[in-house]
Amino acid sequence: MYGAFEMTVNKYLKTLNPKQAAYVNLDLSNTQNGEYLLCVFHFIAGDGLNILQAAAEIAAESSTGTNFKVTTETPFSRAMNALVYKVDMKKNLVWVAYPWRLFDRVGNVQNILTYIVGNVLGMKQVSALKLLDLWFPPAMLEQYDGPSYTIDDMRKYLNVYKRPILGTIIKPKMGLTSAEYAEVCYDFWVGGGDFVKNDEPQANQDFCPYDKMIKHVKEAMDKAVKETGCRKVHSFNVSASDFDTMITRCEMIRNAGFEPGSYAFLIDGITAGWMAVQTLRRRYPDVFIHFHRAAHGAFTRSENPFGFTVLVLSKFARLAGASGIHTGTAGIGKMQGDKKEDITAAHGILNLVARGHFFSQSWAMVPDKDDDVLRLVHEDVAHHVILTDDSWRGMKKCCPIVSGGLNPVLLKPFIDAIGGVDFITTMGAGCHAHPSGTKAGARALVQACDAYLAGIDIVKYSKKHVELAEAIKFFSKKAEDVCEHVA
Ligand code: CAP
Ligand code: MG
Ligand code: MG
Repeated sequence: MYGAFEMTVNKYLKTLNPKQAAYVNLDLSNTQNGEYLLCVFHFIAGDGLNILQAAAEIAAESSTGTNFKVTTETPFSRAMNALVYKVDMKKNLVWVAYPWRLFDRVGNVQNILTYIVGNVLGMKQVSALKLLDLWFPPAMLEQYDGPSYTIDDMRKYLNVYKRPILGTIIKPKMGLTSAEYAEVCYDFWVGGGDFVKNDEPQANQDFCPYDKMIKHVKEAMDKAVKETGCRKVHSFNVSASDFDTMITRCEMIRNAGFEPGSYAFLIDGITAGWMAVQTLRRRYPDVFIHFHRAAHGAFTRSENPFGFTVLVLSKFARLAGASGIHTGTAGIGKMQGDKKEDITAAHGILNLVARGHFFSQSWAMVPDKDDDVLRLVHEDVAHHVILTDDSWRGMKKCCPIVSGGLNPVLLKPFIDAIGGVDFITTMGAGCHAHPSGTKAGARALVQACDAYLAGIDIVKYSKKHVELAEAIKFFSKKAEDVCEHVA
């Protein structure tokens, strides 16, 4: 039976006009029967409406309706109505079920977002509308690519296991010539780092022409690989003004002599758009697709009443086929971020089954009723074949890429917060602000990681590792002290 709050909501049923009533079904049962994409919003009504009237208006506009009931409706079009199926008056939460046949077939993330966080974010019927979590039915997962080349493939290429992949972003963020840029890459790689990325605005600036940047990075990588005997990876920002230019940049990289696995394609997924993300995934299934989320704050910051959460963004990145996406530093780095939010997002995209804020999402296509397979999975009778062979059974993992404001001193606190090492970390200032320069910054990062793996406190470990000792001294100071030093 209904609780106190649901009863109040039921009281509102009779306030609905015929159009609104067609988008509400508080008796909808078995919502996870595979027909619906399920969404839950933080929701505050506006324009003088009660929460059920406003929720019905949002469900209408984000599925088949508009502000009036139209004469052109058909019985089938009504079957495609999104349905408000649950409301929590106390927590201001509204659950909406979207018949997933509404969405463009063969997997189109841009199309889904245009519905569920499209016009509705601008409607006056709400004064707060934030998509907190969502649940994809198995049959819908079948329609979406999901990641192809994953962090597991990158680990195999780098021969790096059981620790984070240690990366950097070249700083200054902009202004180095292509040769200077490559020098910094070289210093980081010979200092022991695995992975270098372009910063998110890197493109074809006149002082660092794209073709020359590729050429110099290749030379730097070859030199560093030869000197260290270790493979390296560079993530090139291929975001561009148009798809043709993006593809041209990808092809320039692929024709520059890099061996497969040694390069990734970085895409500014919010500003370049979901079509760019999915184009890269579909064109280059053999490349790590690196989703940078610059501008996500407009949708995800906790103080913003409109938008969606980091978890929602990350789930869509996995659906679209990103190999990795920045998921934040759980409040440990420089960016505004909620610890629980960032960690839930990181877990939500790494695991086959993960608990979100409201939904437990299984990314496997193993039907619950398939007892044989489930027995194999649970008993691991197949000796990991099932758990690793995602090709047939589930959507591959998308890895957290952890960046903003981290430095070697913060590596262990972050690992402890996220509860694992299956991520790529990219530290910019955390490496290049090191008093002894980039090479030392890389060494400090490697030493901080070695200390973690050895279970030794970094201060103790730094007694015999000078670069780490310098990093601890420098990065443990308060920010203003650091700025004085740098000035
Ligand atoms: C980090 C960074 C990253 C942001 C991304 C920057 O530099 O390169 O793009 O941190 O944030 O441009 O600020 P630092 P997030 O390492 O010097 O901070 O990973 O949260 O999306
Ligand atoms: Mg419209
Ligand atoms: Mg950056």
